[in-house]
Amino acid sequence: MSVVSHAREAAGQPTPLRHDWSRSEIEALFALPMPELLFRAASVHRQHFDPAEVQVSTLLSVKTGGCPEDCSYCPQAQRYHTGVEATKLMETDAVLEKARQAKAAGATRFCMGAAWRSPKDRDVPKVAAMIREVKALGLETCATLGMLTGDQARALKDAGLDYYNHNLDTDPEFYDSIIQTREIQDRLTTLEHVRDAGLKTCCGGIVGMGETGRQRAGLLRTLANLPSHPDSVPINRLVQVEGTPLHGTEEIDPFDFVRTIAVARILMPRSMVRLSAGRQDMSDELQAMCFLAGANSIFYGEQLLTTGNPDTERDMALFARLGLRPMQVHVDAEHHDHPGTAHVDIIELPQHPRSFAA
Ligand code: SAM
Ligand code: DTB
Ligand code: SF4
Repeated sequence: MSVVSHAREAAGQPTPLRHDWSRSEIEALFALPMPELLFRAASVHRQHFDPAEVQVSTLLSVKTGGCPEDCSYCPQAQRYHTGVEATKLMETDAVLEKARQAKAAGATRFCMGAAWRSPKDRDVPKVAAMIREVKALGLETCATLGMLTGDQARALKDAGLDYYNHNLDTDPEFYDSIIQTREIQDRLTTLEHVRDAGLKTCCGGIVGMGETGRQRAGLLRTLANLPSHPDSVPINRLVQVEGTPLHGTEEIDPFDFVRTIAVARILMPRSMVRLSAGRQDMSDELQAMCFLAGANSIFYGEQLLTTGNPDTERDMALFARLGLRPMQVHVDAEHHDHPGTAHVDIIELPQHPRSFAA
C-alpha cells in the first residue's frame, strides 16, 4: 500500500477501490507488524461500516453428499469415506421450516447449499421455488449449487435470489494440488455468469490447507482483482474431516488466520468479510481478534453444511460480551418490478432482534 493511501485512511478518507494488486504488495501487508496491520484494517473497516455491526447468515444443506467432485477438503465428495450420507434434494416445506427457525433465531440471510458439481436444469425450478418462499419470509437469500450456466443464473435471479456463493477456494498456483475435477477458470466463468445475471457475489476461500504465505496472498489477490469485489468474502479455516485427503494437515497459526482477515479487509474495503467455517474450534479471544481485524459477518446456527458451528447461545453471549450487534436488513419481498422479478430493498433497521438482546 502506498504512503498516500495509508495517509488517506489514517485521515478517515476512503481509498479508491483497486483491482490491480500485485502479489508482492499483498505479501508486504502480511509482513507488517500485527499492531500496524490491525490498525490499518480497522481504519479501512470504519470508512465503510459500523464496526459494531456483524452480518448474520444461516446455512442449510438442501442436498447433502454424493458429490462427484474431488475437492480434497470436502466431506461431501462421494469418493472419500467420511460417513456423510447422500440425500435427495429437500422438499420446499422442510427448507421453509428451517428458514423460519433461522429467522426467529436472528439470522437475516439464509444460504442454501447443494453438493453438486452443477445443478441439472430440472433441479433449477425446485431451487427457485425454495428461493421464492424463503424470500417471502423476509430473509435475504443466498445459494451455493456449484457451476452455473448463464441461463441458470438468470433463472435464480428471477426467483428472487440475492447472493450466489461460489468460492475460488485457493491460489490459482495451489489449486491443482487441491482439486483436479474442474479448473479455476470454470469458477471464474461461473462468477461471470452470476455477475452478468445481476446477482450479488459471495466468493472467498479456505486457508489452513497447507498453502504457503505466498499462496495465501495469491488467493486474496485473485479475489481483489476480480472485475468487481465480491459483495461477501467468506474466509474459511479448513475444517479437517476424517476420510478427506486434507485430514491431518498442519494447522494454520491462528495469528496468520487473523492476518488473512485483516488483509482481505484492506484489499476489499466495502465487502462483508465473513469469519466462516472453523469457528467452532476458535476461542472467543481469537474470534474477537478477527472482528478487530475487520471481519463483519458470520455463519450462525449449530450446523454449517455437514459439520458443526458454535451454539447460538455461545454466539449471542460473544456478541453481548463484545458489544456487537447483528446488522439489520429489511427485505421487501412483496414489491415486484414486473411479474417474476422480486425487487429487494435493504434498509438498516434500528431494532435488534430479541434473540440477540444482551
Ligand atoms: N458444491 C458447491 C461448490 O463446491 O461450489 C457448493 C457447496 S461447497 C461445500 C461450498 C464451499 O464450502 C466450498 O467451496 C468450500 O470453500 C467450503 N468448504 C467445503 N468443505 C470445507 C471444509 N472442510 N472446511 C472449510 N470449508 C469448506
Ligand atoms: C463458504 O464459504 N463456507 C460455507 C458456505 N460457503 C457454503 C460452507 C462451509 C462448509 C464446511 C464444511 C461442512 O460443514 O460440510
Ligand atoms: Fe462437491 Fe462442492 Fe464438496 Fe467440491 S466442495 S466436493 S463440488 S460439494
